Amino acid sequence: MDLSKKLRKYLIMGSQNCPRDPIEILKEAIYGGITAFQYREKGPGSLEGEAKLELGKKFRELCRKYNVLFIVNDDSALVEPLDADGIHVGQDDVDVEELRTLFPEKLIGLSISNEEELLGSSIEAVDYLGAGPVFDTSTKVDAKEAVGVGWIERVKRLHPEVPLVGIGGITVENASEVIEAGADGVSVISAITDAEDVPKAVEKL
Ligand code: 3NM
Repeated sequence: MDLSKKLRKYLIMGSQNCPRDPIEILKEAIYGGITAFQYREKGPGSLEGEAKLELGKKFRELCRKYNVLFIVNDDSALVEPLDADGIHVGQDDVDVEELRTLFPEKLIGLSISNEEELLGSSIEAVDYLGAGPVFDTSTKVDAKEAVGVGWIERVKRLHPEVPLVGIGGITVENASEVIEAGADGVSVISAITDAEDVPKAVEKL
């Protein structure tokens, strides 16, 4: 598998992001051509416990059926039950070296938002990086300050061999700037979940 190609159009989503049936939105996004999906059930209004697991199972089966990469956000307890392809974590979540020991065969993604995080993280333990927020976003309440596409260039220059996706405020209109700056893919929530025509939004991305 060429991971950088599989990360090209990367939908992140939990039920809290969905103005309508999450399963329908994922089906439409798959139909439109997403290559990767991250199950991120987090923040106000998100599901917990059994309900979180059950929704995850439905998402997982869809992704398996249509050969879309399936990554879980942060929650390492979901990795095995959902047979996820990998896990994505932020700087305040489980340490990536610990994750690598726990899941030697899984993909590990790490978010990097600033120079300190870039130089202080164990990049050798991860399979891909998420850089952002590239643009302002209102989807994540505690998102850090927007860093612009220059941040994509910086991370790629330091780690040209590590697949990289941009995150935060990416839309159909500005996605090309992120790719031109050197990202292998774009990861988005609202550009897809809030789209009137989901397949078309994915195609345009
Ligand atoms: N992580 P939208 S920004 C989940 O900067 C997430 O690490 C971010 O949502 C980070 O595509 C973000 O709607 C929200 O802007 C992205």
